[in-house]
Amino acid sequence: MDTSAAESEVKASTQTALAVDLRSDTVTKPSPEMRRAMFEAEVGDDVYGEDPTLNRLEKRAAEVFGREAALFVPSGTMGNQIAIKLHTHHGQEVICEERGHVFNYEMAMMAHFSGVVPRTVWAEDGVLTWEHVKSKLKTKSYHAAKTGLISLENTHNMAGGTITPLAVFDEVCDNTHEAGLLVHLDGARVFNAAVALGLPVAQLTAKADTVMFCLSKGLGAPVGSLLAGSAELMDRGRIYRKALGGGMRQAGILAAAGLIALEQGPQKLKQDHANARFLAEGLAQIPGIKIHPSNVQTNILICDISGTGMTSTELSRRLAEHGVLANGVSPQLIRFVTHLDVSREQCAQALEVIASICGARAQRA
Ligand code: TLP
Repeated sequence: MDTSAAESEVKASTQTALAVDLRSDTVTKPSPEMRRAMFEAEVGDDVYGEDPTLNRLEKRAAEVFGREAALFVPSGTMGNQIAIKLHTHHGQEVICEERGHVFNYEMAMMAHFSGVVPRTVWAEDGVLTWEHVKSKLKTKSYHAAKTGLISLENTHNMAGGTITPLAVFDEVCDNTHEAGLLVHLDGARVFNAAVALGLPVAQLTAKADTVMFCLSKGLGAPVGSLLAGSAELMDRGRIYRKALGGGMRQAGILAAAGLIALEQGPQKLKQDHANARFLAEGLAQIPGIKIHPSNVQTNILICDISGTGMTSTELSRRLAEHGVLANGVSPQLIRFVTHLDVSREQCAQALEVIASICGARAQRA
């Protein structure tokens, strides 16, 4: 989230009587079953490739995504940045959507680590089409940097959890490949997209050269993401993972929870999507809040609160005082994210709190 948004980030620890945490799906806590599996996990040293539970997770992730191999990484950020490093050379550009995570929320690592710069394109709904990509694509030139990679995001977080349809995605991949370039998918929440579309993740992501997905968001694991792709790329990726400090030794403890997240997490996402839609329908009734419920496709919703007379910093602070946590994206925009640790009843409670704060403010104005 940008500077203004960072100001409006609220901390759970500062709140009394915390009821509903809608800041992100990253806040989910491991289930009792995960904790038990972590306790009992068989482990070894993964830097030697000897952790049986971690090896099982990587093998299973590769299977689920229909790939030769997968690489466990501590965070989505590390997975994305390893992919960018694998696919690019210093001095190149990476085409991504203007609000893309790889550009905005990964600490400028594409420049720092890979020596590349983002070439951004704005797409209203966050969905990059081939038309968008084509307009920014640059082949060899003696005047301008060459495109090294196309990086897509599905679902698109800061566009409000939007889905890239399969045909749009495939068209970008096919044309990019024809141009002699590669595609990375930031699929932090690709299971949300797959569940909403009713497609297997393997089909939805098949044409990308690498896919990163997170276990630690809606799927509910405490830590971890995976990068999936060819055996050769994952083998080289292992080297970058170690260089970045991501060689985690007895990481089977984490992989044990990750396996449960991978097998059982996707089935729970439908409920998160229904809760997000419910929340959006309620928000749309509150004077001063602008949101089109039919645009809410998955578990993220971003609404314009400028009509309330409050900035997102002020609103999120006031919500937090009443036990509802949500972060600003900009002074006018606030994001709510549903996940397995918020129920329908809690969404209804959150709506009551938001309505009463906005109503009280409207009366004072
Ligand atoms: N997103 C976080 C914040 O960083 C904004 C959140 O709360 O949504 N790709 C996408 C699309 C993401 O949304 C995120 C995290 C990541 C990558 C990075 O994952 P982590 O946090 O594991 O590094």
